[in-house]
Amino acid sequence: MLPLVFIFLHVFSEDGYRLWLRYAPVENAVLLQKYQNQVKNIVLKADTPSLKAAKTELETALLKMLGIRPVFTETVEGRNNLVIELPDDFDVIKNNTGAQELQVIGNEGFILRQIKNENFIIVANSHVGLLYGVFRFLQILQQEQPLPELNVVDAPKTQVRILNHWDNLDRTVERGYAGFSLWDWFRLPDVIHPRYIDYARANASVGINGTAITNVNANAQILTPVYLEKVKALADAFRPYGLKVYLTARFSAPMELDNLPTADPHDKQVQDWWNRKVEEIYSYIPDFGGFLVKADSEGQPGPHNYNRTQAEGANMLADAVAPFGGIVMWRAFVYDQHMPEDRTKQAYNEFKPLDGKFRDNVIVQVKNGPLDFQPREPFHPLFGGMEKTNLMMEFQITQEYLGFSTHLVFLAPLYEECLQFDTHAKGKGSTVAKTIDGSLYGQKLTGMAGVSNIGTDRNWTGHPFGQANWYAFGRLAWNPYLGSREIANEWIKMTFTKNHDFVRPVKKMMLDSRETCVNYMTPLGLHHIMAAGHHHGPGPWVEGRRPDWTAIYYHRASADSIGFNRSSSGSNAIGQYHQPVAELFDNSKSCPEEFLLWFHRVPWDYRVKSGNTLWDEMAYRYNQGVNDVRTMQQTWNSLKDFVDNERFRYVESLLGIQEKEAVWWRNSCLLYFQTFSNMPIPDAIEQPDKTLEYYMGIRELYMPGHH
Ligand code: GCW
Repeated sequence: MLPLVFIFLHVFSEDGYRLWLRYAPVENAVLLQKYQNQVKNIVLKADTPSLKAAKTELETALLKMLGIRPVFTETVEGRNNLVIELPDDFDVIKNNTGAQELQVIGNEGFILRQIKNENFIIVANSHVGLLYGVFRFLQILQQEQPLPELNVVDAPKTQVRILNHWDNLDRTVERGYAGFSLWDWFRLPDVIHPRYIDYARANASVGINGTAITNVNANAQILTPVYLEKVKALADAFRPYGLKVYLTARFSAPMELDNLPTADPHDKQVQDWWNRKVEEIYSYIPDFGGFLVKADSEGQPGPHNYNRTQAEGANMLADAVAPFGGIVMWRAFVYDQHMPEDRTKQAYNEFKPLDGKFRDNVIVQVKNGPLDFQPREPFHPLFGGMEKTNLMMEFQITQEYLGFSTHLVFLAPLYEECLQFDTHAKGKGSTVAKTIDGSLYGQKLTGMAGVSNIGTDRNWTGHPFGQANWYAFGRLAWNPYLGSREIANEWIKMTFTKNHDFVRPVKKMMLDSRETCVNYMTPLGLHHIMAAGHHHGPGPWVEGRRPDWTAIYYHRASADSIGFNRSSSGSNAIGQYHQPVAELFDNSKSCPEEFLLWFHRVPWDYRVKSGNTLWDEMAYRYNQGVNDVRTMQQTWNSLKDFVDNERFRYVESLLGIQEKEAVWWRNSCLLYFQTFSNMPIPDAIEQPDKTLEYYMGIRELYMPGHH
């Protein structure tokens, strides 16, 4: 007879709160029995916070998935034990692991191994490693993979795997589309919401080990004792899950908090101030991770104010945290509207000459592309451009420029495209991934940051499929060589169902969704043509006082041509790449078409590879984007029987929004660009049903994420 819990799970509707940790009952009866057999007796000494967390997770998960309450013991008895221990404690572990593999797994990795159809071992060199191993084991069960001969030896390839929350102290979230900030500053430190724990669990389950909890557009108040008490409470809640807390440091904090006359990094008083402040922070949070800093960008103060370099600014903070083992993540997103230089070139120009000048505990955090989280950008030339500097990747998980939390856009393909790009920095095979995991230049400090899409919405990310982007980020931060397909596969099975007839079409829908978004928003290398300020919806007509925040700066459409000439005859941004990448981008014939208008200015009647004129091709791609959203709708509608009603309906409604907005994008962009091309929209595609004036007249007020 099925335990009651099984029946309940099927009846209950789902609100998405449980993410990929739903632990749905195992359906395959043969597997179910084998699993039950294997986990009846669990050898685990739950004597530390991380191991207690592991035990609780096992208890919850195994009851839900297998309908059993395992016995926890401290001795191996008979066969079929699940042994979760550090290497030295048990013969079954000592005899079945090698010194070399124990070295390979390092401090956070683990080994999962079935031993001759008998015991199953989860081994790690640390308690957090064991917790990660337990999560992986449970994921294997969730995906209903057979255990026999299972042998996983896995360790993270980057060290700092961190979410960046652009959360303000008033709980608004910059570029946040899933409600308010999770951090309830008002009730902290006294109230620890269970949600903080679930947040930490979800992160640990994919190996995310850091969280920068405050906005990079920073508020110095976070460094005051009142707030540090609260930060400490969060850090204490997260610690068992291996999740370290980091804060954003406002460069002018010594002036704002203590009236110092300057924040010059060369000033002794300023250095002392930071040294004392850091000591104070560590007195609250002994394992504080360090600082994340946005300086000299978009109005944030920084070393430029004192004619100092980015390295001088970063090193001052790095020296303050170094005695405590802390690090500084210094963002490379530095650009200046008064600079006549092409905005996409400025960060490289600023940082490249500083290569080798940063302290060992500084890691320069570089956005995936040289502009700003567009639906598609070429990789940032700093990847492969700085041999002697620790570099980390910054991806955006929140969809600031990709339809917010109402568009289904699976971002793993975007991440993968960037990570797999070959920089040729040290010859063929020098992928971006290798520039950030230390394998190309041997950097000691490595990492990946993801700008979070998480908020107080019950389902965490607003769009149920936004959860997949959080998941994908975590998996790729752990292993930047994973494929999008594999990641989607895991996520779908754990979040919805393992049924192949569901997994297959949904996977296809997810994998295609990023290209679909590129097509209906910014095909052929167009970029930054979103509405001003909030960036929601199309705004190719946006002009303004700050040219680098307008659309016309980027597309430069005129009666004869369109596109930004960044080739050697233009801004020469291509010169920041290594050969042969530079040459590939430089020539409009060899330049991959998806980057055509990023690097080139081409006539409207230019023939693209399909034989179409540029104008026709643009029209077809915009239209393709719309059609592909309609296909997504059809796919989803055909899967009703596999999904609980609540999530089914919600996704259905969101896809409806996405379809409407894809049409909005296509029609308004084509009508606007047509005023330059003066060419007809091809008959074969659906014609706009509204005028350009109508679209240009749309004003959206009070958009989320923009305050
Ligand atoms: O993408 C832009 C955003 C800003 C953001 C900035 C950054 C936090 O529009 O909201 O500020 O990038 O990355 O610093």
